[in-house]
Amino acid sequence: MKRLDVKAIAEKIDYHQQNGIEMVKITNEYPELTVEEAYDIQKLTIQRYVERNDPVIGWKMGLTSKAKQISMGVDEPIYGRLTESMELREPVLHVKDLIHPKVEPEFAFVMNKELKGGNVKPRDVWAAADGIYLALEVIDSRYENFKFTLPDVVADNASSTKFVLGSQVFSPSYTQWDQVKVTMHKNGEEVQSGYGKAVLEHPVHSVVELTKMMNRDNLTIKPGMAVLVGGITEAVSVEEGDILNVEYEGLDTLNLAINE
Ligand code: OOG
Ligand code: MG
Repeated sequence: MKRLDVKAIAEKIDYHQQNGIEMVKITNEYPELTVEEAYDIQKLTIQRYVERNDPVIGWKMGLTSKAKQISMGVDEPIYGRLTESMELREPVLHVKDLIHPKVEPEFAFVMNKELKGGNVKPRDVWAAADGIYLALEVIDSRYENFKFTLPDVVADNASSTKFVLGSQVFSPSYTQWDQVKVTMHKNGEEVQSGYGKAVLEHPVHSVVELTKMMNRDNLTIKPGMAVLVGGITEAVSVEEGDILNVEYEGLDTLNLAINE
C-alpha cells in the first residue's frame, strides 16, 4: 500500500472543496485508511481554511438518523467543522461552483458555555445551550456520485458546504424538539417530511454524542459555537431555479432560493 501522507491528502481535498471539483474516493488509493487518520486529514484541511482567515465557528453532526445511515451505506454518526465562509448571510444558494448539492432541514444549538469530557449528559447540554435555531444545511460530497465509505466522508469534512440559520432564535425550552414536524417543499411540491426525533431519538442526544466523539480527539465545544445536529429528513437534490420552503410546524418556515 502507498504510504499515507495526510498533509498532501488534506491539500488535495481543500483544492476540491474550494473549487467544487469532484474527485475519486481517497480509499481507492488508500484502502486501509482508518477513521482516525481521516479525522486527522479533516483537521489539517480545515487548518488551511483557518490560515486563510476563515475560522471555525461551529461543528456539525452527520448521519444521525437511521434513514440517512442506510441511504449512505454508513452505520455511525460523524462530525465535521463549520467555518465562517460556509454560513450564508441570506437565504440564497449559488450553485455555480458546487458539484451535486443537496439540502436538509436541521436544528442548530448555539452554546454559551464550554462542553467537554466523555461524560456529558443531556442536562449538561441544556445548561450550556443559549438558543436553538432552525437551519438548512447544504451538503456537497466531493466524491463522484455522492458515494463514499466512512473514512472518505470524514476526510471530506462530512460533506460540509454551506448552511443558513433562520432569523429567530428559540429558547431551548420553547418546545419539544423531538416532536417538531418538518415538511420540505421544492417548487411547491412536498418532497420530504419527518420529525425531530429522527435525530438520535432527540436532537439533544446529537450534541451529547458530538462531545463524546470530540473528547476522543481532545476537542471541546467552545462558548459561541453553533452545532448542526444532523438532517431531520433525507437530503434533497437542488439545481438552479429551484425554490425550497421548509415548514417547521408551529415554529417558522425557512425558504431557500437556488441561483446560478
Ligand atoms: C454526509 C453528511 C450528512 C447529515 O446531516 O446527516 C449530514 C453525507 O450524507 O454526505 O450532514
Ligand atoms: Mg447535515
